Amino acid sequence: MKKIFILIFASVAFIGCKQNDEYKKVDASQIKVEGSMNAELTAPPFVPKPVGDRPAKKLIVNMEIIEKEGEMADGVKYVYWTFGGTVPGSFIRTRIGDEVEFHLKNHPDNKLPHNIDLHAVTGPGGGAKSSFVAPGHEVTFSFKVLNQGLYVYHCATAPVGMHIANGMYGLILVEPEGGLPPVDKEYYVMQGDFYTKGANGEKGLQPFDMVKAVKEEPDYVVFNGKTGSLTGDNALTAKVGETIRLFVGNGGPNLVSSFHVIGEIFDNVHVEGGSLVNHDVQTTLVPAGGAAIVDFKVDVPGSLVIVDHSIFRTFNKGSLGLINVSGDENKTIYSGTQSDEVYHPEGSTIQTMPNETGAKAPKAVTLVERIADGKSIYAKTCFACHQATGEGLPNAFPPLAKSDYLNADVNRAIEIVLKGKTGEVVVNGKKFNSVMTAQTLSDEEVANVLTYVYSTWGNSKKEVTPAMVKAVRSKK
Ligand code: HEC
Ligand SMILES: [Cu+2]
Repeated sequence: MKKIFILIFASVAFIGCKQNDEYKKVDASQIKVEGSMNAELTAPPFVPKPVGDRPAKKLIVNMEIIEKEGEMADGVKYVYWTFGGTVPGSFIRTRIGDEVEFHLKNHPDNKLPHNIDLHAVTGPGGGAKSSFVAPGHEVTFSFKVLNQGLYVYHCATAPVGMHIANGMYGLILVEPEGGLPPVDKEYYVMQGDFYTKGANGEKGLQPFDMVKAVKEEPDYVVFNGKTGSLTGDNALTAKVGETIRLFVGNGGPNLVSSFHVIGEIFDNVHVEGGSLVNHDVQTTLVPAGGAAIVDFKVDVPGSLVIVDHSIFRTFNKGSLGLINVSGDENKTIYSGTQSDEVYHPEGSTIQTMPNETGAKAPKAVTLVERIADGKSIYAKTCFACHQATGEGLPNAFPPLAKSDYLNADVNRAIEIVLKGKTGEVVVNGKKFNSVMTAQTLSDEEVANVLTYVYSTWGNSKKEVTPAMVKAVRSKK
């Protein structure tokens, strides 16, 4: 028994040693700088050019603080406080040994004093003390970057939580000597949680809500400052065969991110943004005030979905982004659906047959029977998403009660139940952009459930018959 213990200990110690040996600490305080240059600053999702093999330099950073109104979601306005005019703030790219001369300017139109705490700084408050700056002023301070890695910066002016919650955070990268290994594409993605007086989706200018912030109950959890910052025309792009690197940060102020890309596996993760590299990772934790660098090669075309895998945040609060990968299929890596047949637990000697004859549903003769049967189908099938009284859920499931979309076109409604629906729909003036799966119901079941929906909740009282469903089903 004792021997086994010693053996385990010895091997653990050995593995530990091996990893430590691979990491060589550089005494960056001894690195001499050669010349000076202005730092390139970029707005998300872009990052400045890699440092490559340039020597350490005096790097001049000009950062302007701007308080300005922006859009958190469709029709939802918010006054952001920003480093450089964006949330997250401008990306700063340095190399180990650089001497950064930091100029922090507070625009004269701003209302409040601010400062900056850079986690890459060795010194009191990460620079916060020396950088406190009133509106219409500029302060300068310098620091030498001693540690490589990806670091968060943020405002640290009281109330600190409020300055961060309003968007005052960003990332500063310190590359090692010679730079990070090159990749084909690099992007900047930073999560943040937001607290508004109104509930999620409530339109108009929304002030910051301190009570919700203290309770840590955000209305929005988003990438790059707003919902939709990385979807639609803003989606990130890549081509099959390319290597992608994401510089991922989390400004918080409160939540920890379970960072994940649906449809990919991270080949390399700089854990917590530091020098330890893990491989073959599905989800990496990014703490509030922390970061990670993730690399992966894209092998097949399609849309990869960037999420916080605390998944209600993604589907109900906004933390969703896309990487659209174009190029040729590779069926050995991913086949797509190869077959979809009826599953018979007892083994199938009977032919496989889609459930569409209506044989298993009772034949409703009168309208009253149709509605009664439709009600029970609704309770089994539709209720989970569209809710018991058809009111739906904001931003997730559209209402069926008094739905202008439903009442406008019965054949379209039949088609949605039969074939499912994706893409944007506007119901009673509210946009939805989600996925309804196709329902496997018989013609009569579809007729009955839709007749029930049409007959209740202030809808048009249209009767849908199996013949109408059959006609839509046989269209193409
Ligand atoms: C898994 C969740 C889910 C289920 C179950 C579901 N739906 Fe939907 N439904 C949705 C979503 C999401 C949309 C919006 C799709 C989009 O954004 O493109 C939608 C849209 C609709 C629409 C058009 C928009 C509107 O509000 O008028 C109708 C009609 C509809 N569903 C009816 C039904 C009926 C009837 C059932 C049950 C047979 C059902 N749905 C089951 C999620 C669901
Ligand atoms: Cu501030």
